[in-house]
Amino acid sequence: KEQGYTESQLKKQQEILTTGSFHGYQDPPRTRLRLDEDDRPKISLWGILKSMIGKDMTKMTLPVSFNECTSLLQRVAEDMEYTDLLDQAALCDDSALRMVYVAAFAASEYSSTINRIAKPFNPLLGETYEYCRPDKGYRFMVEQVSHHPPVGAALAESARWDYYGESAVKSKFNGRSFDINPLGTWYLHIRPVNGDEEVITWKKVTSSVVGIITGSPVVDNYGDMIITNHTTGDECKLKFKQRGWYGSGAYEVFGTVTDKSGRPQWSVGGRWNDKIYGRKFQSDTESVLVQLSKEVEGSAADGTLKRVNTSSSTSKKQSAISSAVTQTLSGPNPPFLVWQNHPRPPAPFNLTPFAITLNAIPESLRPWVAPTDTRLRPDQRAMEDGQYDFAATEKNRLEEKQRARRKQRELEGSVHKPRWFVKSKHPITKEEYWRFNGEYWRTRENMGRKSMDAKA
Ligand code: CLR
Repeated sequence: KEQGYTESQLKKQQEILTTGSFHGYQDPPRTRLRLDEDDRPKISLWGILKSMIGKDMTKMTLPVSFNECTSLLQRVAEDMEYTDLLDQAALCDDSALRMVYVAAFAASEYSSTINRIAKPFNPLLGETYEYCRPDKGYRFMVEQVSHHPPVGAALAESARWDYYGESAVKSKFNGRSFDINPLGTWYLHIRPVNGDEEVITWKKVTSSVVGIITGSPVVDNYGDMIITNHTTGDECKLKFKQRGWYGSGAYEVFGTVTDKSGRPQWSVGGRWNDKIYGRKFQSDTESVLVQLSKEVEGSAADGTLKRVNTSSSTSKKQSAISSAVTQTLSGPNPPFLVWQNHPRPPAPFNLTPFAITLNAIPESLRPWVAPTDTRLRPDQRAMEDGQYDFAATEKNRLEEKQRARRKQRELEGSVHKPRWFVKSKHPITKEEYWRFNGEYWRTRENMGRKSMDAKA
């Protein structure tokens, strides 16, 4: 776009374009489902879960009305909603400031979990899902590489960055809360304007459904995330606060970016359901940044911050924070807005506008999409159209077929081999990871051309 690309950025962009990745994506993303509102029967979560204490999600059979019309593969694609932050990170020439944008990206991934108390469809073994955004310059694909335990391997690429990792979770209903612990490491390669490619990693924090017994379930995301830049030695310790009694501390996130010698450089913080701010490090910024995300309207673009609602609270602590905020705003290192959540208009299954775009299959895309793509699953399509009974029978049929294939493999003594990823040892972290075999986009291009020719 406006900014010039570096050589390595151009090389990646050429690769994305010459393999035809954007073929079929000429239509603008979908803005609504066929349904205006989902009318799933409202059944008490506790009523159904109370007999499943100690179980993990894969061992729970739940009525389809507890599902939403997305799959776990598409939930991984939801990480792509705020990739603008990664583009911005690549444009910073201070590697520690880059980490502020990366931290905001890692936290932004949680904004979509709000009000989504529903089970995504479990992908079938070998199922794939691709999602491209020519307007944003990225391509994404994910494959279900294991069924027991469920594991998805994903890779997103764009001129300025690549993002990849393994989506695998350990889940358990312990009677009070339903906890989901992600296991895999996520990798980000950034190609900054002023230097060589950098490798950054982090692990996702715990997601947890709380308030099940009281009948007002909410999703909380909490824990410590350590984001490491293996190339420069910068690090960000990011703490997601656990929701306390009466929702105190809910959504709050705060972290400090340190350089390779451990000196703090930047603060980053706010709330993952709303806004995240950055600021040149000085001691005692947590309360300020979190408070800002609650009461200030600002824009990073023109560097101005406007305070909209000076605290009306009377408590001493509150007014102390309030005056700290006032001082900060007029001080030498004013905070700047890094990320802001997109609006969430009412939608079926409480999907975000971004999530609504995921399962669309316009005519232009049909010839290009792989036969294994989630978009072709009839059960999910039926769910999206509000045909819940049909969704349930189709889901059973597909899962029966999957079980039969598994039996067949057992009889033959063969094992399933993922089509697009290979298990390898990572050169930087030395951990096992799923390496993309590089074949998906070319194969897609060849198959797509064939089916276009057949139509002509
Ligand atoms: C969180 C971000 C991770 C990928 C991921 C995997 C599993 C998802 C989880 C995310 C969000 C919460 C989630 C979970 C599976 C089930 C759970 C959707 C997206 C829901 C809230 C559980 C609902 C309770 C049922 C019993 C109805 O990168």
